Amino acid sequence: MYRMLWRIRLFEGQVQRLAAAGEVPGFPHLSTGQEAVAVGVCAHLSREDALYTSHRGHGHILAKGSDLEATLAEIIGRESGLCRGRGGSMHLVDVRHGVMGATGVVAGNLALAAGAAWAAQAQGKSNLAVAFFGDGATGAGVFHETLNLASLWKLPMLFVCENNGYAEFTSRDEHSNVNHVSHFAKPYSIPTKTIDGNDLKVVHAEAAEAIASIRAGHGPYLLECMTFRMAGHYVGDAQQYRSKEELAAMIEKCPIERLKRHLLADGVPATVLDAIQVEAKNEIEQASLRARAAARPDPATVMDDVYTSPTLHAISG
Ligand SMILES: Cc1ncc(C[n+]2csc(CCOP(=O)(O)OP(=O)(O)O)c2C)c(N)n1
Ligand SMILES: [Mg+2]
Repeated sequence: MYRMLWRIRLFEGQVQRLAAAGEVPGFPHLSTGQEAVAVGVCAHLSREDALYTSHRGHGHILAKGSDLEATLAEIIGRESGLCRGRGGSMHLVDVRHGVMGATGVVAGNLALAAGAAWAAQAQGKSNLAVAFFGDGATGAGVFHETLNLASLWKLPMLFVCENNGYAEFTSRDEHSNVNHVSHFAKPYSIPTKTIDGNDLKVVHAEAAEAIASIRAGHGPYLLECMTFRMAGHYVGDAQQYRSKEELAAMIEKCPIERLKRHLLADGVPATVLDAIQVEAKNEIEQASLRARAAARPDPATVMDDVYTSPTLHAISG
């Protein structure tokens, strides 16, 4: 898990550099600072559990097992990418690893995840669906509609809110009187906890409990993970809405440094931890070199996969 935290941190750093160099189409939204939520939750998921993420989904997808190079190749629009370079940062899909999709439609993933949870339930499977979303998504009607049906139908669904205190450039106290997202779960009798999302040990333990409850057939669960977005809303955001002091305080709460301190205290040698960091750096560098060298999609194939095709029949059949 320590290695995965570093992979995500360094992956996002590389996306930032490539975006600054004009190599990333669109606006990537980085998950820097929020890595412990992705890693602590996804550690409990199998390939058959369906993951639905948001516009800030790179970390969730990597933690679920998607290939570093194919994910980066997708973000920079290469044929070797997860979606043959057609989706980009906000439309990453990797069905082989149960990554059913990212979306730029805030809260749109919640209803889709409920559909996957309903399908698993109807088929008598023990799989669950997980939806990662931000605190801003709770302002959308579909969040409340999904809580209602998930509760009513006891769907095997984990709602994971990454409460980073901001929706774009607006702080939570400027757009809601409900200061904790977990409060929304209570009227629907959905079990819920507000936890420290920057402490991997806490996220891992609480996600284990939530997922065990869901797999035991007790219906949905909502985890509200309090966390911090160390980067801007998207690459290029000048962050004029928050102070240097606020940013400095966040860096103090870095989830990677936090786990490192725990591991050192548990007797893991610093040399082992340093080696993991270096290996992750090399992995990202190699993945980036290969992704950037890959071919771009042939413009003649632009209509591929737009309309129903034999491939789609193969997936649904
Ligand atoms: C339905 C919809 N409304 C508005 C937007 C514009 N938008 C993009 S990100 C965002 C804020 C999302 O905040 P939050 O859910 O807290 O996620 P975070 O960016 O903090 O991870 C908004 C309003 C959108 N993409 N989709
Ligand atoms: Mg937010």
